[in-house]
Amino acid sequence: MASGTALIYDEEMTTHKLLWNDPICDIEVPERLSSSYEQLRSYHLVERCVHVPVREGSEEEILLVHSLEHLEVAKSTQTMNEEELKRVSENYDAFFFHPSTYHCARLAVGAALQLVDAVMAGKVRNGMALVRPPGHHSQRNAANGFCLFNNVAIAAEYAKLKYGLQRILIVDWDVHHGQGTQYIFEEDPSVLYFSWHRYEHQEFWPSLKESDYDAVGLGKGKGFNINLPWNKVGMGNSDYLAVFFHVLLPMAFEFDPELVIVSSGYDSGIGDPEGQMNATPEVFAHLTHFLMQLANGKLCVILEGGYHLKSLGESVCMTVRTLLGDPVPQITGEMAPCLSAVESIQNVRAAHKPYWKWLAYEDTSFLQNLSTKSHLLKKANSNPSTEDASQITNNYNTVKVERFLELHMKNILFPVPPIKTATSGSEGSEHFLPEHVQLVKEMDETEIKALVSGFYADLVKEDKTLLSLGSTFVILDKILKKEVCNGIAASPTAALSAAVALRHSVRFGFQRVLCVFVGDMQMIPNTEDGKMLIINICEKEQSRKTGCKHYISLNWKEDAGGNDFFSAVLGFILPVAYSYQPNLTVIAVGPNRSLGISGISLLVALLRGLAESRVFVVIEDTEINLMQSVAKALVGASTPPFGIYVPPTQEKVNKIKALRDQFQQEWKMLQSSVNDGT
Ligand code: X5A
Ligand code: ZN
Repeated sequence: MASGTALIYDEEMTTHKLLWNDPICDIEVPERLSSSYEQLRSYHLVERCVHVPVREGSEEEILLVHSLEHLEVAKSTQTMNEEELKRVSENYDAFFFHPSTYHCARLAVGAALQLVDAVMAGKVRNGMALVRPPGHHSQRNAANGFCLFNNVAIAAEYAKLKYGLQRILIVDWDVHHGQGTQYIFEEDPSVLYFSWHRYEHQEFWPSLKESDYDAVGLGKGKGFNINLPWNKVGMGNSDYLAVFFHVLLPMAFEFDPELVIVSSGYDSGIGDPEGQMNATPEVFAHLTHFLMQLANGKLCVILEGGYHLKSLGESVCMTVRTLLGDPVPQITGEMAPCLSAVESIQNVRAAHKPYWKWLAYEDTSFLQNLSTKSHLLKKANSNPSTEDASQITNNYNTVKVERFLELHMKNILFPVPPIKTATSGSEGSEHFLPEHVQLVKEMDETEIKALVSGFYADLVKEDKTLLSLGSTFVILDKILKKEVCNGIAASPTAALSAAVALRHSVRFGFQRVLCVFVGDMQMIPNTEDGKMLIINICEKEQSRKTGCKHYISLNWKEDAGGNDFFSAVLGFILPVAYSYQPNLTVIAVGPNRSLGISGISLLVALLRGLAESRVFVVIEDTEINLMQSVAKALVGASTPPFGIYVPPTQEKVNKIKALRDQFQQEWKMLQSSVNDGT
């Protein structure tokens, strides 16, 4: 299994710059690259990455996407004087040529291809390329929006050609619509293109009809172009996450890409003068973490826009450290998408219903312009990612954003040393466990007795049971003391281990513990009810405790052979978990589990996005394959292949729908459609 993260950067790409006055283009500065790289250095991330050199993309490679004419025009600018350069630049919407532009653009293409090669050849698992000029506005025959050659599109065509790939996902989280990329792939079903973008009902540049949610692709490519328009500024962390849960991720898992490429613009981050959005840097850690679960972890992140230098730099660092497998920082802000975002989500789901199996039984209906028509409905930035952020962006001011970010990033701490997983197990079991996993010594009887003394006496009555809790205590202790980030314990009584873990962590000071129980679990009454949220996934209907907002019973039996659990995880469990914002996640796997190994691993991997990746897994059934898979998911290595995509049955979809209706007032990240008032 490939490991490591590639980082591609070459100072040469800072030589491309604007030589004359142009208020539209003057934000695309060389410092975007150099200061991002400096920021990576200062967080000691550069030395943790595998350095991969750039190269020039060849003419042949550029012609995979662009016309010969376009290439020749670009080439001819190398020897031009300023006046001539200015004249050619005026032929395009928002582009500037410098004598070094052609060379830099070829390096940007080459950097993207080097990254694809490193990932596809298995030299690294994933990576990021810091490039200029950017690419996603560039079209077959035209430069546009600071872009000369479409780096990401060329990378995708190259990967198809050189490695015979049949399914590539491009995620464009830049705040502008990559219309260039859309045009290149709109008839191509082998490339699924997703873009969200500031749109404001076509008011915002490039103001195209075809950037709206109803542009779903053409001909054979129908269904493989996904546009999520932002019709308000001020969108924040919860809006971005809601789109991932309710639109992008279900489609991506159904599509099952062999490679994921990110058109990684950070102008969708807070403080950016172009985007005017409110999403804070740590959201990019979450987005990256989600995409790492696809394509066996093969993820190529290629820089596009991003014009607030501090915001850009912090967001780049969040992305790279997540690629490296570090714990995912806690997301900040109230977890509820705004109305305008939910409207866009509802519309794009309705537009795509004919093309995607997972949407087949969802009720989707179009809803147009509601938020703009009604004066009663709240504005996007009345629900910002953080209160501080809203004060800043309401009265937009770059200096204030810088100050905000400085304070904010101090609160977003990554535990050092990163990624450590503890597990109990017999001597010699190391070699089936992935890297970064340490075996812990179990406590002896006297140690456990001393620890338990009275505090757990009502839960633990027999000495024999007590002994079995040895690994639970020792691993949990390491998690709480931040010696490790997460851990797995084998236990003959998972329900009891979970109950003890819960009490132990509440005693430690945690306010919110998320407990996900898989299989038949005996519910052990607890005194900490207010400080936990239980989601019980099992085959049999659990009648007890229903109606309580902190106990959710999800009857689910995974389809044999296939894997239909995605819809439950993405459409329900994750939105609830993100709404809850736990300090710790406990996952207990008991007997008669209704989920397979890959379903459980997916659950573990995705829940690693919560609680700064603090996860305690306790498994009653010590099946070695399950332990190994869960260990891999915990250290951030990739999850096992999911098998053939099996859409959920109508009955299952209805079950999720009912739960969503029941809980979406409480757990607001569940909202994927606007309440019609009935
Ligand atoms: C790559 C990128 C933005 C162009 C804006 C022109 N381009 N108004 O972010
Ligand atoms: Zn952009």
